[in-house]
Amino acid sequence: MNQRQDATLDVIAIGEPLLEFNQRERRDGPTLYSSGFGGDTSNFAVAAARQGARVGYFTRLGADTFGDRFIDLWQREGIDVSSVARDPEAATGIYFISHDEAGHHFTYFRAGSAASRMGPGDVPLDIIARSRVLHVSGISQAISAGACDAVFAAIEAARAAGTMVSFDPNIRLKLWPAARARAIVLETVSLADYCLPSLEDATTLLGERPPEALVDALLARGAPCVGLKLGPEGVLVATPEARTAVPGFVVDAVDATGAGDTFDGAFITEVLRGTPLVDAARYANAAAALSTRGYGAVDPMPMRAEVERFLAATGDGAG
Ligand code: KDG
Repeated sequence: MNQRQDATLDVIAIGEPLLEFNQRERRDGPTLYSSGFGGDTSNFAVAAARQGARVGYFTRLGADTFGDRFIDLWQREGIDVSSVARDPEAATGIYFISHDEAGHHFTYFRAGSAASRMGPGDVPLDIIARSRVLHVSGISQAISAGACDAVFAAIEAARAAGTMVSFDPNIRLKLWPAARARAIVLETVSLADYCLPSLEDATTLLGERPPEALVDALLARGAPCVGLKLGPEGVLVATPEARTAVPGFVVDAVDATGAGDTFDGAFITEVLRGTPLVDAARYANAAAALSTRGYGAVDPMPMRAEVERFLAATGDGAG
């Protein structure tokens, strides 16, 4: 886990952004949806930028209004979009979020999207080589064979350049069959420096086991640092030498969409600032908790000052 001194970006993320339509009210009349921004790796990029990281994002967008809205978002957030490609022949993907007693659910309209048409030849090798961390996800790999190849090409370039790899499996079984997801994701775990699965992801990959056993199995695959996200319970952070359960924070949550991505972006930013892993996880738990207090993936993501105020007000213990 070397830390490059010659980098011009802290993180480059690669994947698919999706315009988001979030169910806001259920009443007798028509269901209302508010529009926002989603897509796990774009969420990661915004979360990291809001914590002060120098961030770049690579994807393909449609040459459409929704694509323009993403460029505006990333530019507002100070994210480098110089390598983003526009595709005149395919659309920017969208998704709907609905809410019920069991939580939030996604409905996708992304088949054939511009991002799904990316391939290994599109990967911005120079930007990866100039970044300290490359962040990719299982969703980036699930959307098409070309995108999956692009992710592996990006990882290969990162490893050759000494750029660390951060990986969130983010397994979405609506996008690919479980057997393929397991094969690809487990292979990627062995190439990652930071592996940041949810408990649900890890269970899909490795079967029902206690969190400690899941973490052991992921470390055994070769990932030097695992952060197993346990939702409101917090995170189990592990290296081959040590493991610590870092408790989460209780807040009035209304929508957990993007909380895991917020954790990832905040955690990697803290690690790059030189914060010890357990403290980085505590900071990221706070950022993730705060991101659940509003609707949508991106809107409620906190800025660094808000996370620091929250941590100062909470004191040492989680609560
Ligand atoms: O992690 C939140 C994402 O899942 C959401 O923003 C939509 O990227 C998305 C996806 O593919 O599910």
